[in-house]
Amino acid sequence: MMIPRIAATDQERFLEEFYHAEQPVVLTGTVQTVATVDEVCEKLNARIVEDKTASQRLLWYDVRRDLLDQICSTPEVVDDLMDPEQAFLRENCVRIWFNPGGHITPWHYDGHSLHVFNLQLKGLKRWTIVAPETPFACTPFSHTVVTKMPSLRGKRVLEFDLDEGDMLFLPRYWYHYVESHGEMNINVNWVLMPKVHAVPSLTAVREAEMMWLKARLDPMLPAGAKKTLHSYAGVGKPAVDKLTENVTTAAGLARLGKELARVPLWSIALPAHLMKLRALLQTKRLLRSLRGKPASNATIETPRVVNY
Ligand SMILES: O=C(O)CCC(=O)C(=O)O
Ligand SMILES: [Fe+2]
Repeated sequence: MMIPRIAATDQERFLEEFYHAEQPVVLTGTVQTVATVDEVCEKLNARIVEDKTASQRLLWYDVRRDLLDQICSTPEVVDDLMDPEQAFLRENCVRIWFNPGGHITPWHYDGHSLHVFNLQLKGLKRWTIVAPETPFACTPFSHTVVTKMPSLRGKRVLEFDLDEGDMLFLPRYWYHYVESHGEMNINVNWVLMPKVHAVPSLTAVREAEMMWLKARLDPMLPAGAKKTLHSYAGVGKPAVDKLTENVTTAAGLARLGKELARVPLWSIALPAHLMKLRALLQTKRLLRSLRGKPASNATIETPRVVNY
């Protein structure tokens, strides 16, 4: 199915038909940078390296909004929504992705109940997304889809390209798989968790029940899960309380059973996890080679074959 595309200036329509309804859309004509890929890479990298608060996540950097100053301004529609009255916000609410052509971000949905505004700054990416009401099986307590190339039969699917200047609104809990095309890709995300309950879906229910359970098991949680709980959507407890306020004890406990029942899926999840690992190692190599250098001096590996 085609994804709707509307002008970023059509804010009223965006809010009514897409943002509040939690439906994806591509906003066109958001930000134009006349700079070349090299120039943008060089500037962003220099700033990331200098900024002590920037942190490298698995596949991207988390940075503060002002790191983008003079490179690309926050689109007005995003700026209005990044309001602490309306949304839970993290300090480093911008994610920056650098990916060479051939890179694949495997099937997953984003944690922390995040809405993502994804601006393609340079290059082109091909997205496939699936609605949270037609979910994929994920490995227990995770957001990673069990199989590498799951069947799309019976799913509500949208496939589309994001070109320079296009901004995707990807609502929370939508599954996505993303291929990078061309020499080098740079995309920027603004992320937030709205302070209202999600549009009902099986994935939204799963996330709320999983977090309800994790909140109750807090003292016993492994370090990684504890960290996610305490920093959920950038604020921890208030966000988890909001997310889980309608979860009943019976549903929360039943979730434990449902996730444990998925444990055998680990036996078929290896290729998907290897794919994730491969993307991760490739990104690490690229980021290392970019660190503090202009992109033109960096050794960007551009694997042509897209088979992990
Ligand atoms: O750009 C990509 O390759 C992946 C993006 C993504 O997973 C996200 O924005 O949540
Ligand atoms: Fe994602």
